[in-house]
Amino acid sequence: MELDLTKSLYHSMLLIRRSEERILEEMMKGNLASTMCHVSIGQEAVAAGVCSAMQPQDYLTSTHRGHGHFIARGGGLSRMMAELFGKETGYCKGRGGSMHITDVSIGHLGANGIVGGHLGIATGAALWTSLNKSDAVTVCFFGEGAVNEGITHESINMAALWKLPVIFVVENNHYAMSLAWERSTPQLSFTERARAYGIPGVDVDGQDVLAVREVALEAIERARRGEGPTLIGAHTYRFLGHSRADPSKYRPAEEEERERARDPLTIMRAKVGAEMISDQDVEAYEQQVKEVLDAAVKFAEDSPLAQPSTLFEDIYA
Ligand SMILES: Cc1ncc(C[n+]2csc(CCOP(=O)(O)OP(=O)(O)O)c2C)c(N)n1
Repeated sequence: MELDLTKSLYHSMLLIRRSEERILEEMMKGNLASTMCHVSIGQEAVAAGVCSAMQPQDYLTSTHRGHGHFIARGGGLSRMMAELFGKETGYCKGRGGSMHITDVSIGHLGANGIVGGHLGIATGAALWTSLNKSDAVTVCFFGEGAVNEGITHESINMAALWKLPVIFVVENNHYAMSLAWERSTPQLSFTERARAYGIPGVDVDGQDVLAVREVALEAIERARRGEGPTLIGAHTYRFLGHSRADPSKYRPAEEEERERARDPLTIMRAKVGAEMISDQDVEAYEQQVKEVLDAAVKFAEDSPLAQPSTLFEDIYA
């Protein structure tokens, strides 16, 4: 489906939303190989906005809540679904599951189950592209739960010192499991935090895909010019629990209600108006997305299970 920019941003968010709803549905039917799976429903604008600002040669690293980044970057839904189903045709031959999906061919250097672990990978990728005089930029998505990990400081400090082409994007959904952001850090502003590293920092409304895209474009082009990293703090909210097992009792009901009303899909339609995204457009996208997801699920169902006999293939040493 060829779409202009506004429509494609909306389509990208819708594709993420419906894909994750479908993943949860398949999980409830017992079709996933593991229940270790975190959805980003409510946070779609961050993935869609940032990835829309990237070029084909760019790289990204992702988190345990990474389906959105993968889909926004153009990852294949059939092989993603097959991975979740534990099938041989999945991105990691069914051995990795949700938190390890990787497709280097689209510059996706992997989701990661270690909170903060991939900041080192992103900084390393940026060092590599910089040494190779490539103009590729690396985007590093991470949750605010990773912000006070030691590796975050080490990675941002090194990237700032050597002016590496890496963009640090904090998806601040305000809770790391049950721990509220306000209870874990004294400095809530990413603009202020970035000042300590001598790099630009920007706090942006992570529910507004157009605003996210704008700050990402500026940061990415700055990095591409050799001017170093930017820290982006995108303020968002996960509409559901940390994982399926979490009813999020630690969040005030009024807060959930208020934040869920700030749905990035609704906000975008209100912002651009019905001339840009009409009801008919939405209907057509819904239909197209459903067809793609039905095909992805069918591909996963029809694929062979990962074979234990191949367990020792594709490993080092
Ligand atoms: C190094 C490390 N510590 C703890 C965990 C357990 N853990 C998994 S997800 C998570 C919360 C992460 O919160 P955040 O980074 O804000 O991301 P979110 O889940 O909110 O998207 C924790 C503590 C882990 N996977 N890795």
